[in-house]
Amino acid sequence: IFGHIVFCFSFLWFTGCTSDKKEPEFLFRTALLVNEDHTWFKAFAYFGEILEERSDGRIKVEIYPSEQLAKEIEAIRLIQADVIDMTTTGSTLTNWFEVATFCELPFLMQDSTDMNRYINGPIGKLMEEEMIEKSGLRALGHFERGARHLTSNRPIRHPDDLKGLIIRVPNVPSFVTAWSALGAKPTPMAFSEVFTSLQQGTIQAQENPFAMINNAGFAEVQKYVNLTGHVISWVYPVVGEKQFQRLPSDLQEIFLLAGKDMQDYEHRLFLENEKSVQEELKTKGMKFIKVDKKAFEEKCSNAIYESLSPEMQKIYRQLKQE
Ligand code: CS2
Repeated sequence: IFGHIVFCFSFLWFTGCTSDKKEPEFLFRTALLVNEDHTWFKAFAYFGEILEERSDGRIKVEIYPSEQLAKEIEAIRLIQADVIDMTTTGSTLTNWFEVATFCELPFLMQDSTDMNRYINGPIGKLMEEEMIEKSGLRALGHFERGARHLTSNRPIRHPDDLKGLIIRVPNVPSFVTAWSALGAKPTPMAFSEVFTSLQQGTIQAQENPFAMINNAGFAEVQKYVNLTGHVISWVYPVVGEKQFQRLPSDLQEIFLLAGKDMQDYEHRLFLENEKSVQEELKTKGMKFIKVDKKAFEEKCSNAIYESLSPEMQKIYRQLKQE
């Protein structure tokens, strides 16, 4: 048996050395919060494929799902420290610059028409500029998301039903403001900790789009999807600006174009998934609950507005008027 092992090793060594596969010149390590089944993971895998091909093997993308490599906030810091290179993020960036709040502010946008208007308008432009300047990240496009809904183990139809409910929220200031105003007890927590915390009962509820609820297997630990639809949002696939600037200009061009192609690819997968995801959640035993959306909006809108700086309040008013 020993001889066999030695043979295998020398075989591996031999094939390894004679393989003419080039070592990549540029390696981009990507930390994702979702697992391999989510459209963001699939989109980054596609991005890696087309980049490797179009750069003739000079660029390689490595993806680490399920926050294995880093949780969202850590991922941002590690990219800034030039330890890793890419991730997905959005309103969490409010911790670096305030205007990021508008890509995921509760009860701001109504639908994807509003969303696209923001992304492509002055506010989207400002966001991308601030992102480079204040957080050292470059947006490669955007991923549209479905509306966020509240999941729980008791039905929630009205804000009055929320009393004392411990709900996990991402590390996003406006989410804490909104859920506190609604009467719940919001607890900021990294995404990868949510499943176990729900299972162990340290939190009782969480909120996310259908795709994410399904992807993370929350049906196993949550009975109800309360159709709050309180947030319409998007996230950005991002790369560290330093890391991007290290690429020669021909590769920069390839990189940015591949980013746009990744966005289109993800969008197709997103639309496809949206068609079946609600049925999937029902099959897994989740019950869908209609809620008094107006009551939710009315109870927290003022608190959200008041929590913004005067400058952001001005933008908020403009966006609402458009
Ligand atoms: C996710 C995040 O953690 C979560 O629940 O849905 O993508 C969240 O929206 C963000 O933290 C955005 O930056």
